Amino acid sequence: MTEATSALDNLLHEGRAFPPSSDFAANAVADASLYERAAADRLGYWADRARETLTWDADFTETLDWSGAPVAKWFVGGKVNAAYNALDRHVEAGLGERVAIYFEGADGESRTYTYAQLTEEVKRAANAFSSLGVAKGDRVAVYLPMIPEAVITMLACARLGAVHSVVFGGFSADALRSRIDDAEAKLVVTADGTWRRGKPSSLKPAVDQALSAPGHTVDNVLVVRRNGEPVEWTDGLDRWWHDVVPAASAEHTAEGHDAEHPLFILYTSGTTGKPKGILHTTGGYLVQCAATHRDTFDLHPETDVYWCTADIGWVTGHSYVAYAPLINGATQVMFEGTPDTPHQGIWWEIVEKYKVSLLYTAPTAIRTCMKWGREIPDRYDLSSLRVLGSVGEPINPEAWMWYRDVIGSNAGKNGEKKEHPAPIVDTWWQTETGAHMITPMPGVTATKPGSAQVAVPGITVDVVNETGESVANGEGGYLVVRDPWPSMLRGIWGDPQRFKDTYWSRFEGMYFAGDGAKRDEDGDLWLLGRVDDVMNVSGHRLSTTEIESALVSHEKVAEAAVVGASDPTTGEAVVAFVILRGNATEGDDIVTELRNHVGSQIGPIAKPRHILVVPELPKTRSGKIMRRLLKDVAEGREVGDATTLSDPAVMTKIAEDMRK
Ligand code: 6R9
Repeated sequence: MTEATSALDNLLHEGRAFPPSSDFAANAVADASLYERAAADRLGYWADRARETLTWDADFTETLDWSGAPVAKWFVGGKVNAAYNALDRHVEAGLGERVAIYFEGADGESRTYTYAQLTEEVKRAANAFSSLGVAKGDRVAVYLPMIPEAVITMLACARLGAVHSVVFGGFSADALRSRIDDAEAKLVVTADGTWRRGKPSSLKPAVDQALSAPGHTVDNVLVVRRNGEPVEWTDGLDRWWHDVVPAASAEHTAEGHDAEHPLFILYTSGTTGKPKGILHTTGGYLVQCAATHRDTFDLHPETDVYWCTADIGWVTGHSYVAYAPLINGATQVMFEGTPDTPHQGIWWEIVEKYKVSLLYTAPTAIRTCMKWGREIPDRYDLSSLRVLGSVGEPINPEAWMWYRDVIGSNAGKNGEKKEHPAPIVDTWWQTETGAHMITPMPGVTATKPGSAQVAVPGITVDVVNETGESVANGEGGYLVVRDPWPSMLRGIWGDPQRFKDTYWSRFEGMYFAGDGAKRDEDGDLWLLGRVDDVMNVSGHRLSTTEIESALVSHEKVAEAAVVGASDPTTGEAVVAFVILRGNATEGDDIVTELRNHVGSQIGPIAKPRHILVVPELPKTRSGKIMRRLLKDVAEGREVGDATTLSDPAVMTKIAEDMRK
């Protein structure tokens, strides 16, 4: 924790705090009474929020059953349908004409779905999936670009009680297959492809390749026609979405599922090679997603236009694109493309076009925009923005201040400034936590650049030392959650032991998040990044071990060590050190070959930025690779204490090679 602590010392010289304007506070949907209510009666508070946010087909009889700890049961006995809550009930309430999704395609296409239209699409998709043999409890793999059909598919699954497993489109065929196998998916929903930086980019071939080896569980592949590129076709397996879904009936009655019925599995990197299938269930997950979406973004669904830039392949795209905004009856923007295409102002053009008022994005995107220069956003009218969210990794104070000064203060394209810039909410949470856990509340908290600050009402987080005792203000340690929370994971798919070992064995009776944190003198929380072998590259979790296994699976590699080196734009970047097998030769070719190999094993996001071929790796006498020293080298620092190495000369050689 020493590096992180010194970075934090700099942060803590950061004395600025920005209270909400009196106007904002007066009109905010959430005020300080929520904290008081939750502190007085935590379970009663969640029971109230559950009844406020969702329409239940059967009310629950018990708020929390923790007798099977660490597997929680929330809202026991309750029955609820996620899709009904996201769609039908808004139409029944007369809001059918409200826009649910403004879609901006990567090809320049714009499409609008009202709540009535989206409801109809989801009903058809649910009927279509049933006709393909999908029943309650079955798993459906989703490998789609950021298009409305992705949300439609997720909600159609939820409607039926089928469990979706979305696999990010940037993952490879191998990664897709291992996830299909692990969840034993019956149906795969995919597309021919999409566009990346203006050029067609395909998805279907990866599905073909994933299913080319026998022994899989898939009966049908449903393919959305998106970019029109030619695709291979397997009769009896592949079906076009446009043949099957529009032909299905638009009548479908949603059944209430048990509050603890599985909603989805989402794979995330852990500290070992195999990704973990994080399991979420229905009631508690939806309650915390919806409540935090309303409170954290000060959502006024009648007037706000919300835009979360996360891809559906990550948890942020699940909780804060597919579920919470629709449960809350909000209007949201969905964008298929990347921020640099067709030009570097496209995001701001979209904000101006739809008068986006609530924007939720990641620090890496903010830093990229900083690099491109403020002249670009300054050309647009961003005055509609009221709340700015950040997620995925710690946001450094420079990026936070830029977000506030350039994006949050923009009062029009003529360089006018707002008197009260939009508040920034830095939201800490994880795939495992399902929804926000630590974040300022924009109408209540005086925000501090770089800090996620306070636990959400009804959530009890703490920072503890090695032995599990709470640290004092001004000190750092490990972030834990002390009490079960509604949207907590209910396990790792098919691996209950790993669930216990990973999260519940480090500290007795507490959830161990894997992040370091510090509490400042005011008691506010500052997140310091992972304390385990998980890297955070552009807000995406990658496992050092997983990339090491991918490298070692290459025939020319004998051994590999991977570290995350700090990077000004992506947060961390993957740097690999490899030892080649005796008969392999060095050179640029091998580096390219290995990068591509990692790309095909895991996906392009996991490709190392640097691969250094080394004669040996630094190891302790007990044979543990000392990644700390490799990190020093990768970040261009003087190499730290190497006295425990079995051969200290190794580091001198590696450091020399790196400088070449
Ligand atoms: C939502 C999401 C979770 C890990 C988490 C932490 C890092 C996320 C953060 C943050 C500091 C924030 N993280 N938000 N660190 N400040 N506001 O990103 O989920 O992909 O599972 O990643 O991301 O290290 O443990 P996920």
